[in-house]
Amino acid sequence: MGTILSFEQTIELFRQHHKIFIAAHIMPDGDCIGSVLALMWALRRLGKTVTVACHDHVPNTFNYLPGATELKPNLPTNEELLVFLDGSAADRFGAAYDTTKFNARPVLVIDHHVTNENFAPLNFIDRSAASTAEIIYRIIRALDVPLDRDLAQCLLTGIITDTLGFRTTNTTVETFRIVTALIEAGGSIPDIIERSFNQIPLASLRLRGKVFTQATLDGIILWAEVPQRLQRELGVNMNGVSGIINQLLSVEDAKIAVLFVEKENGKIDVGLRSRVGYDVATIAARLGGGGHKQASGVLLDGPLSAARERVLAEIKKSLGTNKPRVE
Ligand SMILES: [Mn+2]
Repeated sequence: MGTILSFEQTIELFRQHHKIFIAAHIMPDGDCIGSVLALMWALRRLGKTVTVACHDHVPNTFNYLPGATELKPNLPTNEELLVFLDGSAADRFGAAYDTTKFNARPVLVIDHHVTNENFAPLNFIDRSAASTAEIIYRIIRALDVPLDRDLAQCLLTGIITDTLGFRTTNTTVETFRIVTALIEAGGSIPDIIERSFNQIPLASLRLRGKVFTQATLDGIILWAEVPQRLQRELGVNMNGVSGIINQLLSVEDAKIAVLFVEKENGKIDVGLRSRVGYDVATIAARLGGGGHKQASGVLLDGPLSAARERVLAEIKKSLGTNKPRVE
């Protein structure tokens, strides 16, 4: 476990260093992409040299954000400070997080996941924040960078996508205070909701049809699978799969929803969602993953049937032994 920094110490790191590397996590979402880009633009406005990285495919959905094309599998070179955003474990950052290349440089992780155990050398983790973007907003303000429309759109994208449009239980009054400031700076909620939630390829709609037809309710657990075969047949890539998990929990008797997505390399991407009172972060952590109480995930070895048995057994064990956690 590394050092826990105060907010002031975190700000000081950004003040002191001029060449900065910032990485997003793998299977990047709106929060890590928006946070990395907002921090990049803010630091550049202070005259700093910033390199950004993402060691995975960036969904086309987020191409509208300024600087999104800079998110490539870059590795740290001569930067003085390495920053990793929105990931609760080292393996979330792929090859960008290589301890053998740190060379005594400060390495900082900024995150909001409850399962983050301060794994980095330096950590600023606010587990009460609804998104990493909210933390980045506070950092940008503390660095006295004026907000503009680009910064606002990046940060609003992070907040809106991670709160599923202000619907998660960790959405607070503070979230709305920040959102108000971002709208005043030119950010647009309808624009981001339209781009992030309301635009899927036709093939993805058809895939959903097939996946939902096969969905199974086992007690209070609703699970479904997306085999590679189906993705190939319908011509859907990982872009077309994102978002499906969030729809599963709309079934009235389901308290926990699980989606098993078979990746090209045979690994199984397991997404977990739960209603308030049921904690899937603990279940994901026991399987080697992490996340939030109501939304978490883990990457498991295939085949699909093995991953499914493992996950369903773990959920049932947790429901049987410890009664569902009430917040
Ligand atoms: Mn996040």
